[in-house]
Amino acid sequence: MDRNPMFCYQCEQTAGGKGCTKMGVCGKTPEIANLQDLLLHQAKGISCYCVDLIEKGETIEKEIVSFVENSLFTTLTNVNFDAEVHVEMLKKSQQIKKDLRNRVSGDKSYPDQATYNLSDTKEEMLEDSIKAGIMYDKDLNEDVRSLRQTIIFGLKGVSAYAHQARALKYEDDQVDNFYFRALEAVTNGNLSVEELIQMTMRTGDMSVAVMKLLDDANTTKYMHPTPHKVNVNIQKGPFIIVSGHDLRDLEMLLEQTEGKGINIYTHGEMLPSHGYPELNKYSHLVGNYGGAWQDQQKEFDGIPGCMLMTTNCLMRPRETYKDRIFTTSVVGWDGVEYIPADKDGYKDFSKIIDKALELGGFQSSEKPKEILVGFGHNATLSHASEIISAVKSGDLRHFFLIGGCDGARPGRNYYTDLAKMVPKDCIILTLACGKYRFNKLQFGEVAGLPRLLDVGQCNDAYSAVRIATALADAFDTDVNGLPLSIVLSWYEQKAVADLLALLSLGVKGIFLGPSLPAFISPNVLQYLVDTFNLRPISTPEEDLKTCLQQSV
Ligand code: SF4
Ligand code: SF3
Repeated sequence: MDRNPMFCYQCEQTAGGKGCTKMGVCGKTPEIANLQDLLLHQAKGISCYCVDLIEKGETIEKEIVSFVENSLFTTLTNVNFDAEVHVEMLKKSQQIKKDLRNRVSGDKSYPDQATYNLSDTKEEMLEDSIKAGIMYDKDLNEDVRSLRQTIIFGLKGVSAYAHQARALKYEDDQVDNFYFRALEAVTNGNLSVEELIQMTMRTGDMSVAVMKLLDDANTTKYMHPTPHKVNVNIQKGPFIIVSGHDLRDLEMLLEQTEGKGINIYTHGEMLPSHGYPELNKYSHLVGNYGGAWQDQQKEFDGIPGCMLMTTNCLMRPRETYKDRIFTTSVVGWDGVEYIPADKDGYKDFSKIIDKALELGGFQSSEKPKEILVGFGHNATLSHASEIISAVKSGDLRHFFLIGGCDGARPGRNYYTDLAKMVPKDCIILTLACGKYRFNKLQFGEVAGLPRLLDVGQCNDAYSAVRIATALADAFDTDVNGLPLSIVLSWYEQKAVADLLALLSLGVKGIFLGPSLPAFISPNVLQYLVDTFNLRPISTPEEDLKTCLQQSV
């Protein structure tokens, strides 16, 4: 075929910092990448029809919302690598489009994303996908392309959070309708750069809304997290390791493994679940296994137990554990066992349970080593008066929020070095999987509080915002007036949603690294620098100095 076999630049590890064109650094093949382009093309087409219907006062069925949400989430980095799943979703998208076409009036002209009809075979779909590629329109203004892609990537992050909330039966109509509005907007050639910037900020608003929704869902269902010690070493016996973000999946597995002699370990972004009273009440939730996502191939290699991947980040499973890793929800890998949900969302985990028992588990226990989690907004703000007086007395100088994704590329030692360099009279708040760079180090205490406070998963950026706004109120200032520095690490698109959320709240001076997104054009970057004082990270020493210049 006379074209680049694929083009994807949605994550931080994209080839050469520009784009994956032959094969994804993540393991995504050109076939999957192109099917994903076409799936998004279809989601945009569906959205064009939905926006019209919404404007006519019609309500879009949640089944369609879920389909578009799943399409966005499926195409997020490290989620789904199964071609058949994509083909099935494409077929469903065509059915949805057909039904919607019958509901809109026939006299309006729609963009190609809407009028395109899916071909019958996978080979033809792959041919068609050329025109769905990000770089297909060579003449497109680079700032327009950059903003369109920023919106789509932010939307992917939003879809992951909304999907998680929906599993707990929480939904927000405003967010649901926004999928359609935003996806329609990125097909609309008449929108100016300014209008696209507005839509980008609106994506940030929706990211705040969906993180709040998920916080409500998690804290209502599992109660507010409280400080809880977690063993990070292994224990004797059969086990299942649960990775990803979805607390409902973990809960169902805990229920089904109770009394069966199986130890459950959290992995990656599942670590904060130990803080939730309704999850840590299960005594067989014994600890946390391993480091961040990029260590999984080495850490899962040949271990005598099972792994369950509930969201992102899945890497190519090695043959040494391909028979014992399971996926669920939108996650998939060709040839890896998938656990489906029934129509009520219930999942039968007996296959993974039987396999874990058959494998026998670890032969002996290691000496326990504990770390502390559970500092969501409720727990942290229960210490608000101590924090405020410590700041006033000068015992507590500055807060650092060092959070975001971890990743495999070099340059991420910056975050470890920075955390280690933070002076002893400062507190570090952390969230998402980037914390694995330093969460097993000893930070001690300041003003009677641990110096390292684990706020939670990436979606708990909302919790960090709640903490910051409450402190800002107490000091009669705004978040930008606090002695607080935010140092973000990004890898995939949830971090894009988090960043847009913070920007939409007017947070300024965020440090972003380890590198800048390839999809941000020079002009868009300049806009972000001028408007939000967004700063690429430099060296830990330099950035620390800049941070500590701020005070109340
Ligand atoms: Fe490349 Fe990242 Fe896209 Fe994978 S998700 S193909 S690594 S840019
Ligand atoms: Fe990590 Fe994937 Fe982003 Fe939820 S699990 S933060 S990288």
